[in-house]
Amino acid sequence: MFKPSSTVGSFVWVKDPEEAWLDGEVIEVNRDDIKVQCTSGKTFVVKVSDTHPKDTEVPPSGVTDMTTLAYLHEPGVLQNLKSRYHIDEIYTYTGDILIAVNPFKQLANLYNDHMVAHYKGAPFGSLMPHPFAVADAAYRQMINEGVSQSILVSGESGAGKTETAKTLMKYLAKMGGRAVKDLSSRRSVEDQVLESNPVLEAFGNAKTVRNNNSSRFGKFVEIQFDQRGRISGAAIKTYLLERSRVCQVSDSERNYHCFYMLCAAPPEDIRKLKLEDPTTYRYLNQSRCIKLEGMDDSKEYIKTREAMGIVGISLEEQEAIFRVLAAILHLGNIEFTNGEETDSSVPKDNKSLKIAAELFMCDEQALEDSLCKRVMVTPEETISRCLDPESAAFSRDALAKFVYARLFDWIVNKINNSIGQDPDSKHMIGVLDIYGFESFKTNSFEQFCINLTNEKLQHHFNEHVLKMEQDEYKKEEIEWNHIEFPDNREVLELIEKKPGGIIALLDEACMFPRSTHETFSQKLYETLKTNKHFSKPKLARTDFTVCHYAGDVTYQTQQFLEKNKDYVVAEHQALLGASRCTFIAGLFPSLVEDASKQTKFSSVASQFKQQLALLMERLSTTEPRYIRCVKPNNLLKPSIFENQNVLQQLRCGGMMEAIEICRAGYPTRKHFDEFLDRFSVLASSTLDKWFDSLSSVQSLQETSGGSWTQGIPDWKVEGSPHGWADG
Ligand code: AD9
Ligand code: MG
Repeated sequence: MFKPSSTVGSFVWVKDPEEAWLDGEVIEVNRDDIKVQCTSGKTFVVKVSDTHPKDTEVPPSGVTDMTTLAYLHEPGVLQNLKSRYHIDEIYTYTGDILIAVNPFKQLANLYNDHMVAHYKGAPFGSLMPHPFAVADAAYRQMINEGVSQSILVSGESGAGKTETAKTLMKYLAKMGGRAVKDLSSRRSVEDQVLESNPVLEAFGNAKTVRNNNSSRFGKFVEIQFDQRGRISGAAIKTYLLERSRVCQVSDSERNYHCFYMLCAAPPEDIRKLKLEDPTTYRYLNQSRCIKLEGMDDSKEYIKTREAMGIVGISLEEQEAIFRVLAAILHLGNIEFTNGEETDSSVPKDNKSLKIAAELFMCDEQALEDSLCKRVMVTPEETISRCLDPESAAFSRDALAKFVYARLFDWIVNKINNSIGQDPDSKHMIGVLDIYGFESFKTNSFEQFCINLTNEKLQHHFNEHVLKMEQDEYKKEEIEWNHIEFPDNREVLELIEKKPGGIIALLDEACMFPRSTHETFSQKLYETLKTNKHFSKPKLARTDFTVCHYAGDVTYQTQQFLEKNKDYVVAEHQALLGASRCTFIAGLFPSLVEDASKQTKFSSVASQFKQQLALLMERLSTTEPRYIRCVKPNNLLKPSIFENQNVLQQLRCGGMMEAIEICRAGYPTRKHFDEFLDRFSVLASSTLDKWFDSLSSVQSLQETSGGSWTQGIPDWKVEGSPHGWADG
């Protein structure tokens, strides 16, 4: 048995500034103070109230479900994850929630077909924790109860969300795939769903300081199933690709993977596209990082082309896509100098301009004009205005971003069209893999949107796991001690409120022609100065800090206005819409509105906010399941488990509260009717005389004494006279 912490010989956890918590033995007791000899060698004299008792009965390999820990406190939870991590048990349950600690190394045989077969149909919790088990539970519930499911994978950048999402998709593809491969199996729906991953990663992932394969877009994949549980269609929805990366790369990061793959293409492609070494291109050489350890760009090129074929992108289309990428690289090398007229510009030399025009299959002069001039349409006349070299360079980058964004959207659309949606499908399983919380040295508009997404997801988690569960107990009048949790509603309000929230103020600034980032920041300071989640850093003139659920992030507003304006430059649209290449022209269908409307401002942040609202609405129609990914260290290396770092992630994700609620609460709940449907067969003779389902359930429990649920791990009957049967 456990001894209380205030006796000599008992084992406790004490706080340590470096390691967060250290374990040790009490060697002396003086009233409230105790002296602890830690296993690390350190000795502490601390107050008893500042220690936690140590559970000495936890096996060295930890427990598979944290809700079974004898003591529920931070050091216990941390120690459990850590000891499991060190023996490569990277997954742990907290009730239904799966915690995944990134191993940063390949674990043999963990995701192979044998494991798929192993988890197939196994009751949740009966085998070692695994994403396959979560996917299986979702699949079974969808089949048995006809409820659509969603699996929400969250965690900070580099925590393993994308890898986990792929693991889930692999399992679902196996479950819902055809049993016998036919001749067209290379193009089966499940293959296409899986092969969409490498394609989207090539075009939407890049190396950042946080993750060598960071997703720069969010993704919600809905896998649709037919009546027999076979995959019958899929829909991939993507969210806000980071456009600025196409022309602006911080040192030690990289542009999108596809550019480096292209530069490592076979010689005949290189020759055709007039490519040189990647360091030649301004869009790539702003960072010294060109090669990525462990990634062979030439092999990736071949693999990506193959995957593109599987998802239905034809060879001609693939060639056109890579031609557009090459054109973007050449475009980036066009530099401008002063032209003859004041405030005008001309390209420094015509080499890159010529090649870019050739690859875009458009007129060279038209390309130059679209970069160096702007057409102003007034009610009276149309005037052509020259741009100075700086504005021309800005226009060039805008064109590059515009083309890339259209290309990415085209690829997503193409994949969706070739996989096809099943209009008859009643049920689906959605897998959400969206960019993780980001806090860099400098944080711009992209980080602001990414962090808003994470606030929304955290809110969803709070509502479902922490709030709704407790509300349900209250409603059902079940004895329950309310567990407090940090609610992030106020932060969401600070960002989203209309009028007066940050996005609304940003939109206002964008619509007002004379606004600058300075006037925008001033307006923020004035409007939000009393908001406790908002602050102005002491020495900053235009920065602002938001107190996010996962920590404070200071944003630099310099490019907020520009990045929030989603307008299409009419000249760019017209130029590429007239390309002799039908693929390129098809990316830029002519706008129906008149020219003056084409440059009208539409807000990226507001569109994104709306997209997120739709996503939340979609999720609310499903049964959610959560996987929380944890990044054990910032070095991206195996076998390093940084206590403080992990604790921080558990704390801000509300995991401690979730563990507490899951432990105190009931593992599953069923409506009386569902309960009877499933279990009445066990005592059918005694049920006839009862009229309503509540009485029937009570009778069933009395007759059976609950013993019949033994051996069914996810069913425990506690007996409740309430609206649902506690299972
Ligand atoms: V971001 O928000 O997109 O920047 P993610 O998606 O959370 O991030 P990702 O899944 O890309 O992180 O994982 C980062 C890296 O960790 C991967 O490239 C792998 O090298 C490594 N990783 C993650 N999970 C596993 C795993 N289960 N097994 C092996 C893993 N390696
Ligand atoms: Mg990712």
